[in-house]
Amino acid sequence: PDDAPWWTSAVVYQVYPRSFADSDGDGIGDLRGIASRLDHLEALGVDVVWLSPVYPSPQDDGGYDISNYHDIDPTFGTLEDFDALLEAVHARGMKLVMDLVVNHTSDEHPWFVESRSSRDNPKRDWYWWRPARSHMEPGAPGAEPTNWGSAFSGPAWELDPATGEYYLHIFSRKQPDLNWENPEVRAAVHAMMRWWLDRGVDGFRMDVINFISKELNPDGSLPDGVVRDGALYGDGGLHYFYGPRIHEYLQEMHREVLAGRPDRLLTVGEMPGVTVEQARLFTDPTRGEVDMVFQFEHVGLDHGATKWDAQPLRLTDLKASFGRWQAGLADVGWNSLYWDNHDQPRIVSRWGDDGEHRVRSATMLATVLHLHRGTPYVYQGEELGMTNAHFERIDQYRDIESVNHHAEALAHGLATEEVVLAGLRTMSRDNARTPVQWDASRHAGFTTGEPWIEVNPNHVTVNAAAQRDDPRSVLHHYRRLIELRHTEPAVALGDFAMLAPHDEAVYAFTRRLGGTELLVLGNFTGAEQAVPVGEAVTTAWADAELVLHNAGADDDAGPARGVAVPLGPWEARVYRRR
Ligand code: TEU
Repeated sequence: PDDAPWWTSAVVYQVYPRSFADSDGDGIGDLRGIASRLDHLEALGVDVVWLSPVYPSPQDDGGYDISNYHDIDPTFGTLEDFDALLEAVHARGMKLVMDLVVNHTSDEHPWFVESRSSRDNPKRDWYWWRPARSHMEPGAPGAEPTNWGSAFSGPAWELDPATGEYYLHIFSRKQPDLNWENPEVRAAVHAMMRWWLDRGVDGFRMDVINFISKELNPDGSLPDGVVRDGALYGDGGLHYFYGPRIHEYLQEMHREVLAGRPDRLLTVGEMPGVTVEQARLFTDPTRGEVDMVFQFEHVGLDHGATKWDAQPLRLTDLKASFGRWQAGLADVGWNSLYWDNHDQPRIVSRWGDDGEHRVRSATMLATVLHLHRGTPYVYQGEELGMTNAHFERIDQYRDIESVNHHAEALAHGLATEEVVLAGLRTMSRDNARTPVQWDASRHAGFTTGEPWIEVNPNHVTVNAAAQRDDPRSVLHHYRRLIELRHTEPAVALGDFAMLAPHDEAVYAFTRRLGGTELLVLGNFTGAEQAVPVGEAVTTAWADAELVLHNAGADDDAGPARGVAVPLGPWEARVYRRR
């Protein structure tokens, strides 16, 4: 229907500025570097650019530890550089969305500096301060107010000797959690959001926004989490993934910041642990909360006891999960669609084949994802078929989550270094943070200086320049997928029906809008596979148009590639019939 919001047919491109493009030779990406690469984004056809944080930050967690919400970190440039980038993005008809990180600030943010200065400081209650567990000495093992673990290893509480109390940090000790129970905190965040919207930005990606409401005991204390066997700490997630006031906070934020603004805005809430039922409430437009959410069900399917204990993906698990999210948000709310971001390993290495069939598997994975109902997010380099880093040594890593995990696992004798390094190679966030590979030159055209993290040696063959004029490249396949979304309404708005849910090799589904129907097939294996859709479907689709495939220009496409023709390794096809 033509009253669908603009973002239902939009594609968002995520830039992790530190690794995108460096303009001043300091080895770190920056705003002017992004501005110099807008041709690449415009040619790809993306509608929105989401910038990971560029605010002043000690960079303890790649900028997700913010010390000033109203400026740009000098490493990335100045507010003038930002305004120039925003203007250039708008001039090309694209929108720019900022990363909103307000579950926590940096410990160097003035708010926290004041809050920690004394127990009766007016900002004391802007963060979560608690005394040691009753009858225990501050600093004694186990004296932390709850048994929660930090996402970056160690306990989630840090003792501050100056006042003898602990402060909560779900992430690093340099990322103290803001206390959203305090209306002064909420008002300050709302004012800051309005400041950026008044500057002209087009919306926000909201970092772990479901964590801002914590479940409290009646006496105001925070509850312990269950300690799973083998775990060093309690799982606090059960007490902050979906706290009691989260809908109240998001609806208040919508009223105070977003309502009344032109409908050009886009809001996406990053919500680790969110369920389909909860997402229906968060994204129901009549509730005034967020437009869509990043959910984490699919990116948890290959986790063992922890993310570091990676297991092979079972395709039927992926189909069950995506099928549930497609069905759950079919009549209300909206899905985001992603494989990659700055926290996930790269999909072609994770669930494709980053060796012999890199191009074929990358384009199959892209086709299957982008033909679902929802707004697709393309992470920098995903459109090039960039792969994991394949680091061999711990000193090659930069990410606090990986470095701390390595130290903690060895310190507690949880695994041998060989096993830990294997886990990092598979799942480290640094896999997504090696510099974008622009060309085959030294440092892949990312910087003229020494890069802050190693450039993948395969940039000599995997790079944008080599793909720009190759119609069979991953880059052009992403461009065609985005073009199809912009030209065929059934892609954005058609309903979804899963086929062959029990087939472990081929992903098959249909989309239908009015008289138009699409059939999507993806071979998730490196072997030829029969199309598992049965006689009725192959007959019904016998003369359908093959609108998109990844079999390459030289292979015989067209009628000879009818639905009944077996799928080659990692082959994807999109058929249309009206
Ligand atoms: O990520 C939240 C989050 O849950 C991720 O940390 C993810 O669970 C984990 O990295 C995978 O094991 C957001 C940001 O995207 C991430 O970069 C930040 O580190 C984190 O919040 C804290 O701001």
